[in-house]
Order: sequence, then structure tokens, then C-alpha cells
Amino acid sequence: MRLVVQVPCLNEEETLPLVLESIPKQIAGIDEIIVLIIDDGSTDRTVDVARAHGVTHFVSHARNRGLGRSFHDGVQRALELGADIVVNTDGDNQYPQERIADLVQPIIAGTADIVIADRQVHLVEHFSRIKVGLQKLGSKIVNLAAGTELPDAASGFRAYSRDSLMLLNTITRFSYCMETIIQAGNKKLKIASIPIVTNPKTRESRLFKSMRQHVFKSAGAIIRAYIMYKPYVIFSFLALLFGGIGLIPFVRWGVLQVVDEHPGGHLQSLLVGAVLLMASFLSVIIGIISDLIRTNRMLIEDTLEHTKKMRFG
Ligand SMILES: Nc1nc2c(ncn2[C@@H]2O[C@H](COP(=O)(O)OP(=O)(O)O)[C@@H](O)[C@H]2O)c(=O)[nH]1
Ligand SMILES: [Mg+2]
Repeated sequence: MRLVVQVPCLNEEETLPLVLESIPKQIAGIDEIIVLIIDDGSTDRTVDVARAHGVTHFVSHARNRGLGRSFHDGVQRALELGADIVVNTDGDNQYPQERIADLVQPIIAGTADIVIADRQVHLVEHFSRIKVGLQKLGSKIVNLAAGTELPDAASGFRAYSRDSLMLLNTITRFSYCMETIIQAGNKKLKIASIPIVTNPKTRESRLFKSMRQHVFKSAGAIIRAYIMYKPYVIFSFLALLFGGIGLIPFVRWGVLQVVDEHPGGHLQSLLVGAVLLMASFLSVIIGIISDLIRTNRMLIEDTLEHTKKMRFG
């Protein structure tokens, strides 16, 4: 079995040595461990530091392309290198690389396709109460969309089997974390979770400038993934909402036509009701169209899977 440990890096010269030193040199059940650095347009000595620590495999972006793209490109290279398992960890030494052996264990044993390290956010010292609450809420929504029961959806410390990587196609630039779970859940891959304790914080997150930005971006990613896999949920909700509210002024108008001494009035109710019912009708139509597009996407993904299998053997 060949394991590729990939580390996406944007200017990580300071912490990368800690990461590289803590990646195990040997793991039971694994014949070869390859470290792959994805240099996402670093302007510091990240690449030199990695070379000095014996890294020979690199994916290089001349310009910063973001974490989502870095993950994607890393996975392609890892598959080219013949990886049976790919582990992703961060360059800021946030995650305990010593635990990689435990992370890959369920995949070696064949009991999981993807293993996600649970940071146990309530134990992380520098996480505020609000941040812990938001992380848990985010995980709940992702679980709902994916049909999974994972405690920590935003964790980037994960192991993927080769087969699961053939099936996953991430497209959002910013956050592949939640997207991979929703895709994997909908494709009925088995996702396991193991508890870990994160290392002390080495620096501020560079992915998110503020908590508000984090919440908005995550919400956007979740809604998008939801629409992609379960469009009928969103659009039937909208159709029922508009329809329900629209019926009220409509019925009111109808009743008033019967009981009023001077029928023919109350056109405002009729107008508001008609507009809302039209919105409801449109939601149904858009729901049908997005469901058709979803079927199309499934076919394309099928083809993509075959192409990947042909390309990577
Ligand atoms: N912020 C940021 N990180 C990147 C980018 N490309 C790759 N990375 C790497 O992604 C990992 C996670 O970034 P980090 O700032 O620690 O975000 P956190 O997950 O919120 O702690 C680190 O290893 C970065 O070096 C990028 O464009 N922006
Ligand atoms: Mg970090």
C-alpha cells in the first residue's frame, strides 16, 4: 500500500519543519509513505525548507490559487503517484501528524472510505464559545445534507481511499471540506471519524479574516452543495412557502367577493395573492429543471469516474 501525505502550503516556512518532522516514517500496513507539498504561490522559503527536509514531490502554483484548487491538484498528483490512500494535513502544524497511523487504519482495514479527524472543538483552548457553537451547528447542517453523523465537518485532517477520490469532484474554490462530505454522503461512501487533540495554535487562520466571513462563506458552500444534490428540498420548500402565504390574500379576496355588499373591489389582495402563487409555481418549475440538471450531472460524474480510472489505472 502506498500512502501520500499531502500538505497544502501558503507561506509556511516557519511551521513546515514541525509538520514534516512529525509525519511518521513507517506505518503498519503501509509499504511506502510519500510526502507531497502543494506550494500555492508561496513567496517565502517554503519550498527550500521542504527540500531541506527531504521532500522530493511538489505541486507548484506560480500564483496563489486557493486551498480548494490546491487540494484538487494535490489529489490528482497523488493519484498519478499511485496513492492507495491520501492523507491531507495543514502546513501550520495545527494537526497531530503522529496520528496519521490511526487515521489510515479504517481504510487499510476496509471499514471506511474516508476518515475525518474530529478536532473535538469543545476542547480547543483558543476557540470561543460562539465559535464552538457555530462549528457544531455547521456540522449538523452538513450532516443533514449528507445523511451522515460526523462530529466535525470542517476538519481538514483526513484520509481518503483511492476509490473515494475517483468518485469525488470538488468544485468550490474556497472550501472543499464540506463539499467532500456532502458528495461522499450522497454517493454512499462510508465516512468514519476518529477523535484527536489539535496542537497549540501557531498562528491566526489565514483562510478566514473574521468569524462573520467564515459563517457567510460556509453557509454559501453548504447551500450550494445542497442545491446540487437535493434541489427538490430547497425548491419544494420555496413552493410551499410562497403557495401557503399566497393563498391567504387569494382566499380573502374570494370570500369578500361573496360576502361583500359591493363585490369587485379588494384588487390588492388579488394582486398580492396572484404574484405569490406565481412565485410558487415558478419554484416548482425551477425545482424540476434543477432536478433534471442533477440527473445530468450524475451522468457526467459517472463518465468522469471512468476517465479517472483510465488515466490513473
Ligand atoms: N489561507 C490560505 N491557506 C492556503 C491557501 N492555499 C493553501 N493553503 C494552506 O491551507 C492550510 C489551511 O490554512 P489556515 O490558514 O491554517 O486555515 P485554517 O484551516 O482556518 O486554520 C494551510 O496549510 C495553508 O498553508 C490559500 O490560498 N490561503
Ligand atoms: Mg490552521
